[in-house]
Amino acid sequence: MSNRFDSKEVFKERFKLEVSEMYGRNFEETSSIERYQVLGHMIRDYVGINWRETKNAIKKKETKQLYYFSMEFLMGRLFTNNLMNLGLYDVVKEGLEDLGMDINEMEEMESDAGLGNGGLGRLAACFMDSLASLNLAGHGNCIRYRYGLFKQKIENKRQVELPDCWLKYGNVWEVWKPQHSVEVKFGGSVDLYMDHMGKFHTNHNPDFVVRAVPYDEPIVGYHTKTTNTLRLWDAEIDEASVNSGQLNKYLNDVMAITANVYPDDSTAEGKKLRLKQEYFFVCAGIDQIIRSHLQVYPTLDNLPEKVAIQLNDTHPVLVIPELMRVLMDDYNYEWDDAWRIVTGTVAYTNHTVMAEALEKWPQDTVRSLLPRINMIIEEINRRFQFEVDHKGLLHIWNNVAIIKEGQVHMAHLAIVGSHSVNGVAKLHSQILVDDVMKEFAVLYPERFNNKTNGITHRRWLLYSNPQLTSLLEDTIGDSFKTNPEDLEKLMDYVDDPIIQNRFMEVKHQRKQILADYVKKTLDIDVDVNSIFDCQAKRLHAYKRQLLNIFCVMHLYFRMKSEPNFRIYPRTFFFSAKAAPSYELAKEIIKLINFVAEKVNNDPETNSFLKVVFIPNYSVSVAEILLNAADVSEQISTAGKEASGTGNMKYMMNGALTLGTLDGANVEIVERVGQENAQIFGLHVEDINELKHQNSYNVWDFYNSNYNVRRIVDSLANGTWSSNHDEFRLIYNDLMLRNDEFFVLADFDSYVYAQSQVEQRYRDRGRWARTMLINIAKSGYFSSDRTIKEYADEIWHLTPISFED
Ligand code: DL6
Repeated sequence: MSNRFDSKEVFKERFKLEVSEMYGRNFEETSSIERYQVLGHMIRDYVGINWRETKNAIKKKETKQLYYFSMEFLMGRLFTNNLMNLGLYDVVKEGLEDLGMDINEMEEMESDAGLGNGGLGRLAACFMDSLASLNLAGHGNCIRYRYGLFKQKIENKRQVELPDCWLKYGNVWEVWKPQHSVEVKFGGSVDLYMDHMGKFHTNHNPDFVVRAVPYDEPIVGYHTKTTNTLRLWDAEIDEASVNSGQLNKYLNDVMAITANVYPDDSTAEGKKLRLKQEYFFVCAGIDQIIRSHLQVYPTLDNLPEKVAIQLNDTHPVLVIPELMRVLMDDYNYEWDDAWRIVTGTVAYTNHTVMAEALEKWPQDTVRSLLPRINMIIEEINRRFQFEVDHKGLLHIWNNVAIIKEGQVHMAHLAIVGSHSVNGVAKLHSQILVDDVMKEFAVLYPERFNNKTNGITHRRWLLYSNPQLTSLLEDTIGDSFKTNPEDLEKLMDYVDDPIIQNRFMEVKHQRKQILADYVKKTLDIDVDVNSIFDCQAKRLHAYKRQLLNIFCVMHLYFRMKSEPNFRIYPRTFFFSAKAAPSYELAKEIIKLINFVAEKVNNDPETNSFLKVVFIPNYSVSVAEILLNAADVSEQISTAGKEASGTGNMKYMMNGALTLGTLDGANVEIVERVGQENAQIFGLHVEDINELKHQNSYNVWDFYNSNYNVRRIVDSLANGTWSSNHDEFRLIYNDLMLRNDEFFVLADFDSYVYAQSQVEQRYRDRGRWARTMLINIAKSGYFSSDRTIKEYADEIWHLTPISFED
């Protein structure tokens, strides 16, 4: 029987039949979750036909394929996305209506696949959508974590971490493929021996073996047959490897590998577990690539012509020594030939300049957990040192060594073993070349390039903001759906008062949706006529949520002490998770919530100023929050945010960027013009100078600026909490550690920028114009553009052809 249901009537009939056959009850007696399960499987089976045809077309035409290795894929929900990409949304919606059901209820049944933490993981998800939609063969490779990062609850104004059981009701999109499982070996010893021809061989006697079992999810392209694969690896026991008497320990060790994303790595055990996770999905992923390559070609010599591997940050860097191992140990390649294949296949993306996020592993751990990999890394390091010496650059060795002081520097390994190294925004890529990786840029200038990030306009505009989408269709036609740069056509309407008004109405509708959500989930009333000012992202000191809340405190103090000073009503929305062991970040969340409680309950000011902290920031929360924003807070210390992608989502939905010249903000401003963004603060050069001259002293700001002093003092004088030590970490970080992220240095400039935002907002026509210009110029930030650049310049992919 065909899996197709292209008309409402066929859909209804099949749906009712499948539900009652699956559960052995009348359709009317089944529950919503049961119906959701069946519906999800029906959609996945429908996709199966295109999935098969895509695989066949790739094989037949010998199409080059990309494998995107990433520890994170923040996919969010796929129900609406898949239906819309398939063009089936209306069929299913109307069919469900006829059966007395609401499609929104089905959407709500799905848990966000929270396989990640932040921007890096969401970028990977956007890339998956763009690859399939552009008919490019590009697959994801990751771990099937049983639990997401964590579910955040705010209790007593503090972050509480609860398990994120996203698989509680299973995952309707995945297909279990036990026949493709892979043995992954850890620990033990490696014997080297020479055969009668004088060739070296290795024999690994592991002390721990796990089976990696794949679960595949189809990635559905927009209105195309192309359906790629996100492969998620689960860890299962290897029966042959369980020693008697050690079953429990063995089971625990296996379970731990896929228990959750980013286990705490502050202890040696935690570090070992992370490294285990990294090798686990790398080893399994490489095995699968090699196997499927050899099904089509008789050799691995042509791997770089047929396969591209992109390393999403340093987490999957073990791809480099692992591929070397497989080529040499399993397929008898000589070092130089193997190295040519590896470096021709692998490319690396850097996503951060933060030193603590550039991974380093103790070599002892690498040696004991991955003895053969350790040997190969040592040899890569040895040969690299020889090359550096040969180039007469031994004086830089200390800055480029892969193994140094007992640590393996993963970013260094990534650069040495790849043919391309890219940053994720122009400024970031420049900082890599000028500063963070400058010695490597001298060694390998041709490897360094930039690929400014992007977001999928399908999820972040078409699906999450149907009101704006339909207005855009009315105004400029629908070519922007497949060619997002056509949003530029909106420039012809930015001065048209009728269009301006209609866009303001759409924004109002989106604000109402957010306000309803806040009322329902937090029981807080917000004024939809106030300015919606949003900062939603991971909580990190460099992102400076602190600067934002300091400004709120300042406005509150002024309104309390100056009866004539009143601001235009404004609601400050925050949403952010703090890593469980990041105490300072957790304290900032606490401060935001203490401030919120005070200002929201003060009748003298609360019609002007409200603060809302939306818990559990996730893709689904972002889909409601970002498109309701008037103001997009992108206020990181210049030079620290690699790119940001939230900034692009807000822009595409018409918010004004209030930001520093950091990450992709720079390119946003380049496109919309200074007059359609609100830029403030120190530039990278200013900060570098302050650092070089050692001339920043936070006490100068404290002593000379009354407003700053009032805020800092309030942290410890009982203003927000009767416990004077409640915000001690924040106080100490600022005042005793000299404010590493220049919060106080940028304070005045930020407060002024905020007052300018208010002035702009008061002029409704001008504000609408700015909003329209932001939307019109946002097409560049579609991930379709980014993926085309990767595909042309790094991966050299051509689209899949389905023709015979
Ligand atoms: O490239 C995606 C995303 C950028 O937009 C953010 O600016 C950047 O912070 C993020 N990087 C990471 C890496 N880890 N850390 N820290 O998440 O990547």
